[in-house]
Amino acid sequence: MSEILTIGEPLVVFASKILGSNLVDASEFSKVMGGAELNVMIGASRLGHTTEYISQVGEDPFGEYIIKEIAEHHVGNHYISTDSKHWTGFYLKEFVNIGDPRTFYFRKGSAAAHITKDQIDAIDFSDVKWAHLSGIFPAISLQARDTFIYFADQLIANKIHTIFDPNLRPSLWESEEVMCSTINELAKYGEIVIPGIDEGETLVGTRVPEEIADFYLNQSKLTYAVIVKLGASGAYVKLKDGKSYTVPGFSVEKVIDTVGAGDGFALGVLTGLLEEMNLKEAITRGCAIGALAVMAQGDNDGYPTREQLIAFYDEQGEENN
Ligand code: KDG
Repeated sequence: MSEILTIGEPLVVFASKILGSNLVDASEFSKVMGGAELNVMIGASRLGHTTEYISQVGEDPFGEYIIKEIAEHHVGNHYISTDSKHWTGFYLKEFVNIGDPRTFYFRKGSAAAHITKDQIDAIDFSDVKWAHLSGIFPAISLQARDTFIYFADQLIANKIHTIFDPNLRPSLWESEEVMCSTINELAKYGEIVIPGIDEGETLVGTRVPEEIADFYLNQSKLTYAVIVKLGASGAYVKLKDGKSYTVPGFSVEKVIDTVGAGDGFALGVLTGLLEEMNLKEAITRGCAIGALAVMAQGDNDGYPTREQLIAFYDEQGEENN
C-alpha cells in the first residue's frame, strides 16, 4: 500500500488556448487531465511519495486517456475501476489574465459519481499515513456523499491522518445551504482543515481568519489546526491550543492560471508533514507549490519535482526547503 490516499473524480480538461472569456467561439483547446484530488496525488508523486487514488472512469476514450495519464504520473491505480454504464466527466476552462478562469462542467451522473461502498471495502489501509479529503467528491452525487462518509469513517478507524479541503464548487450542489451545512459537517473529519478566505466567508459568514479557524476548531475534537489560505498573502493558521501565526506567500512573476493552486497548497502541507517538517515549514511548502501552480496553465502542470522546488526556494531566498 501507499503512504497517501484519496478518493475523487478525474476529469478531462479542455483549456482554451485563446486569451479571453469567450468559450463560445474558442476553437483551440489543449487537452489535459484534472480533478482536485487527483491533482494532489500527482503533485505528491512528483515529489517522490507513493500514492493511491480511489476512483472510477467510464469505458470510453476519456476514461482510457485518464488511466494512461495516471500511470504516466506514477499515481497508484489499484483502486480505479471502470463502469460500462456511465461516462467519464470533462470540463471546459477559460484562459484569462485577470482573476480565476470560469469552468463549465460536463460531469453529472459520471462514472465517478457511482463509486460504491463496496469499492472502499476492497482497500488495504495498512501502510497509509495520510489521506486527502476534498469537498468536491461528496458534491457530485448522493451516492458519492455516502461513499465519502463511509471512506472517512474507515480512515478514522484506521488512525490515518487527514487533511480536509472544502473545495467549494457551488454549481455541483443542490443549494448553497446544503453545500455549507454538508461541507461543515464533513470538515469534522479533518485533523487539518484548509479553507480559502472566500470559502471561509461563504461557510462561516465572516472574513476574519481567526473566527473561521475558531469555528472549525470548536466543532470537532479531531481538528487540531485550521489553515486559512490568503492567496498571494500566504496563510493564517490557528491551533487547538490557541496559538496562531501567519505564513507569508511567495512572489510570482506572472499568473497564468489559478486553477490547481489550492491543491498545490494541500499537497505541500500534506507531504511536508509526512516528511516530519513542523507545521510552519509544511505550510511554507504549501505556499511555494501554490505559487508554482499559478505559473502554468494545466491544472497540475506547475507542481514541482524536488529539484524544481529547491530551485524555487533558492530563487526566492527561502531557507525552509
Ligand atoms: O482544484 C482544481 C480542480 O478544480 C480542477 O482540477 C477540476 O476537480 C475539478 C473541479 O471539480 O473543479
